[in-house]
Amino acid sequence: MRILLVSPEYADSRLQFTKKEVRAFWFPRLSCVTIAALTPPEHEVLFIDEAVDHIPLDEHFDVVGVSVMTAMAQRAYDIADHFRGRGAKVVLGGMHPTALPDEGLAHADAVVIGEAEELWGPLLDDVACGTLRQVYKGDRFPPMEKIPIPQRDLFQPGAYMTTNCVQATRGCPYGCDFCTVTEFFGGKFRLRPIDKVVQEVERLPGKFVVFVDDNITGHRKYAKELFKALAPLGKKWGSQTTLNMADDTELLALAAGSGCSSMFVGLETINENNLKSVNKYFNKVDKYREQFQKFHDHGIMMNTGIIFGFDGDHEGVFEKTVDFLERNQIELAQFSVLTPLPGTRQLERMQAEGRLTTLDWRHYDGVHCVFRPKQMSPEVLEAGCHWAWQAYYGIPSIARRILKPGEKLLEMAANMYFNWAYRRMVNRLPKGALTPLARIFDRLQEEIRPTSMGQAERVSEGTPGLQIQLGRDYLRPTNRVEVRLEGVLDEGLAHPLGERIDTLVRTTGSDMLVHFGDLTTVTPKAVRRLLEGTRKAFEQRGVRLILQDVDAPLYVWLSQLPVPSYVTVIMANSEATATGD
Ligand code: B12
Ligand code: SF4
Repeated sequence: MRILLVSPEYADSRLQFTKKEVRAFWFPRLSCVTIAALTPPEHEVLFIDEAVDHIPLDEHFDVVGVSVMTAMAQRAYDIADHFRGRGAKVVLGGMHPTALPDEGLAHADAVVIGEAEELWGPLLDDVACGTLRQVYKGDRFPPMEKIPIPQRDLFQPGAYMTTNCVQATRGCPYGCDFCTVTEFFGGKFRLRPIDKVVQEVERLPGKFVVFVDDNITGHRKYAKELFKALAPLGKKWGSQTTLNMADDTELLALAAGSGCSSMFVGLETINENNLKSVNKYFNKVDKYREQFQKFHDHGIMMNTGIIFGFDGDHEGVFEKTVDFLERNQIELAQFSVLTPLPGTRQLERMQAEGRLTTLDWRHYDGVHCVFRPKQMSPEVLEAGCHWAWQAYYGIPSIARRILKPGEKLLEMAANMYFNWAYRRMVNRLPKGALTPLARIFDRLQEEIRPTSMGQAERVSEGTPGLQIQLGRDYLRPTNRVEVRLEGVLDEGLAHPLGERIDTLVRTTGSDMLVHFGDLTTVTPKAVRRLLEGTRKAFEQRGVRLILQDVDAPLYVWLSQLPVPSYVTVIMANSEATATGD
């Protein structure tokens, strides 16, 4: 039979790299060349990666297999419809049809669910006998010994930075809510026999190898043995790992000793609450710096994956994250908009909360926002993510990150090369932007410390101050800024607080909800000063001030005052609400 295997292009041109870029710094997936290697030799196989080649749409094929990632799904369906119209049997496989087989079956004759090692051969036999079924699903994960050596000769020569891609492990027990890997490849690290991996690497031309594993150090004992076995080959390699690799110095040293020169690490966020909310509990923000340093001390370049749009992310997240990565001189970073992919808990949750705004898979690419974020609008999230890319690959940032004391010239040149490659890609994104609030969000949240101004005694270090936490809730119909106060609110602290609220009102033009519930002390004089200091801004912008969880004595005191009409006071643990007149 004549078989065509296709890796479709991304429908959205922002993510579709140019051929030049693929040649300069990209590498292909192993999906189709693995399927090719599983194909009995009597069949003729043509493989097209649309990133670098065109599909011969007018040719006849008996079977067309398409490898589908979510963002490519629409393109994959168009290809499937085309070849079905020409009489080919069309089979879809990969992450997306595995999660949504029925959707795939509307465009294909068959869907392969999960890994194909034990399914592709029988499927081809069924095509030949005219007994093709709609769904092929194994009753186990295929043993790792069954992973064939991919048929790399099918990659277009010279089209990629390298085609030396190898896979040593599959599966991951961590099950982060936004990731498809655990559901697809299983919740255990599955390990290919080390001698098979080494034999495969040994035969590869050139010096550089990419391990396309999701977490090559997930099983530490295996990883250490693998690195020991790789060391004598004298290759350089890169892969993906988790940050906690840095906690095992022996592992780091063995990796570096076996030629590891770069690692992609899913940092995701620099907010601990975000990590907990998506079950990525093993990343610890307070350890990041030390862990980065250890990678760098071992000469391993880092590429960190960042996701924006978690519920804990407000408008200030973009600048803060870029600044943090820059200060740590992280060589490369990739910024994505949170994307609830089919087959993940993230998608289930967003669906249950009614927060998805589209099911157009073309936008499930990490560039578009496909849900309603909690603390900003979808537009602000997209523009902020673009801003992060553009700021990070702007010349000042590149310079700040690559000029490291003691760095070898060769490493600096490699670092520069990849930064430049990303810079070219980033230039295609729409112009990013930060909101006026984004730039001041963090400053407005700094603790207000009591000062000794006008007082005889000095204020001691331990004197309680006023903590402020800002938040927005775009999931409610009213778009207001929430100001949570903690600690002490006295007359002295009310003045700087008033200035900040004034700034917030003027920059956002939104209602303010000020929570008093977590204050240990609040004086009537402080509240009066706050109201006086902010009056002009509220009146000019025509927005409301809501004082929430005010204690009973303060509530009674406030009820006796001529409170301005834009103010609403809500008493703690009660239905009582007073609105100014
Ligand atoms: C290498 C890799 C890349 C490379 C290459 C991408 C490319 N050129 O397409 C790079 C680093 C560039 C990359 C980028 C991205 N990637 Co990527 N990537 C991978 C990775 C780590 C390995 C892929 C691979 O070779 N696997 C080995 C092969 C053998 O496994 P497989 O593809 O699953 O194939 C098996 C089965 O699925 C099945 N099968 C697959 N296709 C077919 C087809 C047929 C006909 C049949 C029968 C069976 C079948 O059989 C195969 C053998 O068992 C995977 C994770 C993973 N573990 O697979 C993520 C992964 C594929 N990437 C993912 C994503 C989201 C992206 C990005 C969109 C991320 C982003 N926001 O920027 C970008 C896309 C950029 C782009 N334009 O390509 C997701 C896909 C999720 C989804 N539902 O679509 C994955 C699964 C990672 C994850 N954590 O969720 N990626
Ligand atoms: S993000 Fe990484 S650690 Fe988390 S489940 Fe996916 S592969 Fe595993």
